[in-house]
Amino acid sequence: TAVQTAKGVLTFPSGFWWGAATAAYQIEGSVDVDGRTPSIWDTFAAQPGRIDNGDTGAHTTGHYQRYRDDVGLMKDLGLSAYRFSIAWPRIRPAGGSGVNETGLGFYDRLVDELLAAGVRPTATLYHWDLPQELEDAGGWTNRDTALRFGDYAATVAARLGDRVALWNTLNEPWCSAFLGYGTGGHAPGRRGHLNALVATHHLLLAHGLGVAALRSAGVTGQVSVALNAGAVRPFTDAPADLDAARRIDGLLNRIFFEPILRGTYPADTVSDISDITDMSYVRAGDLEVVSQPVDAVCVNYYQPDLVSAATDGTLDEGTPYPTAQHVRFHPTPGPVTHMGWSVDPTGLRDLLLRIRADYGDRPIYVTENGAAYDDRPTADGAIHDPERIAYLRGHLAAVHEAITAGVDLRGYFAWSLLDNFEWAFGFSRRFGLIHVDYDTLRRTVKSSGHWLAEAIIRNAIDAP
Ligand code: GBH
Repeated sequence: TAVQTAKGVLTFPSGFWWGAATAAYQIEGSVDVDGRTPSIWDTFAAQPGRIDNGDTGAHTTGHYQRYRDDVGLMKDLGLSAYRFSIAWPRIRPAGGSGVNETGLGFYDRLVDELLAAGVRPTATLYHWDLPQELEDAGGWTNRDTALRFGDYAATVAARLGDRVALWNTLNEPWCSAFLGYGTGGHAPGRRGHLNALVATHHLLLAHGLGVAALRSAGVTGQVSVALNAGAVRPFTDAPADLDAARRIDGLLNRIFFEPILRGTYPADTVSDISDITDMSYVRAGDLEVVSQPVDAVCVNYYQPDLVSAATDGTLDEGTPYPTAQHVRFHPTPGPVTHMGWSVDPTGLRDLLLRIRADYGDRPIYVTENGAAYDDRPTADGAIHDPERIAYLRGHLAAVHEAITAGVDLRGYFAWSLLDNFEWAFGFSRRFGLIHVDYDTLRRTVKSSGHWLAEAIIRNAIDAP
């Protein structure tokens, strides 16, 4: 466990994974080479008004060409793990049938390069880039997409299963379902709360079929799924606010945790959503598939949610949360990042303690945590980002606090290794430990990257 070796020094357990994370569409570019076919994000980004400044992931950081140099930077930082995602449309170009060996070859070389650099490969099978052909057949509102995902998982596992240390079937299925099919703010840009709930179930089923495929392929690494879980707090202790927090916790956290870890949907959430669905899309046997054992819980954390119930009867018709139009979201007092998100490490600590209290003593990884700031190079080309150092330090201290309290927290991945295509915000938001000049594609390690490298060498940070 963690030890406090000297006053004000927070030392991490030996073997702790110090990682950084990325996702395929956000960094790779090279979208029409080596047999890759369009994903829903290529289609979405091509539609006017969807992405800030009309940006797309067509080129982004050029990582597909520069992956060797990028692994070299990871080695320089001393990272012990790297979390990347595999682009489904590079592997199964038509979604369902036909395997593209050239696409698989890219990830094969990436994994070997990581191992040669002493960096543990952590692979996410689906970070939002659904093959467009599958969307044309209904996407995640079509149950068949989950079956196709199982086939795709089996294909990747057969090629990489002997070398990946940790697998995530999906990244943040909440975002795929609630933003992709609910609000339409993410690809494929479809709307409707019922769509979001149907997509949620099919994503859960895909996770289960993915776990089954990875197990049957005999993968040597741990198997999990990365959820954008969070601490949901009531604005006051008025009963209506407590109920708003319960409802949002159900629709953000428990609607994923409970099917996956317990094999049931949360009863209160089922009752909440009964206004719009009887959930007849859930078939007998599905929850057994969804709940097959995982080896760890993986969470991506950015900020807590602070919620109240509107007292004036106004409704938020744009909310991503079905049956929660009466719920208001409030900023937590204190600093915010360039995304406008609250900086509050206590939310991460509380989330980690809650997972242990409610779902048992399981290995946990923080598979994403980080902050956007408006980084600008100084005259000498350096990037000084003290706010990001403070963010990382504060959240690593929260992780340390959870470990000290007995949480089996195995590793932490900063989001992100590189500045990249920040979805609907395009290139207007920078999350990297490494700055990318989008004209020259030159990489420059920010002060925060140097700070993290020193923490990795010490296996410790100074307390905030
Ligand atoms: C992660 O998602 C992604 O995994 C990663 O690709 C991304 O680059 C990174 O974080 C930074 O954004 O209720 O509509 O206002 C972010 C998780 C969860 C953040 C939902 C925004 C509120 C959406 N997101 N949250 S909304």
